[in-house]
Amino acid sequence: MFNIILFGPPGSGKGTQSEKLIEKYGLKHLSTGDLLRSEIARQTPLGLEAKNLMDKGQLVPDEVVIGMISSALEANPDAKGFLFDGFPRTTAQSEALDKLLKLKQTEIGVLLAMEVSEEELVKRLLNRGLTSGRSDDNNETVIRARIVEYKDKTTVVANYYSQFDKVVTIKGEGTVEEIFSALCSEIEKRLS
Ligand code: B4P
Repeated sequence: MFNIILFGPPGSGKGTQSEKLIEKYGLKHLSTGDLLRSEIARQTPLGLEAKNLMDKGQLVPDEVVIGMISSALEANPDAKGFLFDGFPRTTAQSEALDKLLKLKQTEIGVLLAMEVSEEELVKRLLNRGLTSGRSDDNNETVIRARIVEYKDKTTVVANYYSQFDKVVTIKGEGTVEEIFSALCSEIEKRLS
């Protein structure tokens, strides 16, 4: 089993690259953003709570996302590996993920961190907001709040995995194909 964390600020291209990576490597895609948006669309109690926080650019509580990931891991016992997109976003989520993977006798193979400048992130997300219908994409104040939340709470996740020598940084600016090729070359190094 080979498990990957795709890491980076909001708008760095995690969702975009995940689609290509899961197709190439046959991994199961687990995006906490997508799981939360599905709860919102179904108007579940969890979705209503999450929407309130996401609309302000804030993170959803750890226990909620950890519970969702735990259920998704259990629901996919035959996966040949997982691609975690947008998870973990805090140290508590990282520690919980390590424990869950240990129960499955596996671990994270690599954390691929995509770096993109703040102005480019804002530009991409405002642009996506024109068509996505996502309420967290169409307001620059909320977008900047998401970036602050990332700096305050999420950058520590890369520090957590660097103590196990699992972090690789990738330039997240350029064409989608250029970035995909850089990600694949790092994955291949670790698969061989
Ligand atoms: P997410 O759904 O994870 O989304 P994201 O960070 O906004 O976007 P991503 O990086 O996937 O960007 P994309 O590829 O789409 O999170 C949303 C919210 O959910 C969070 O703010 C939080 O509230 C909550 N949440 C999720 N997970 C959580 C967790 N674990 N704990 C707590 N809360 C959680 O790319 C963005 C745009 O850029 C697209 O329009 C794309 O077309 C464009 N783009 C991509 N690559 C490009 C390139 N190379 N050049 C130009 N444009 C590019």
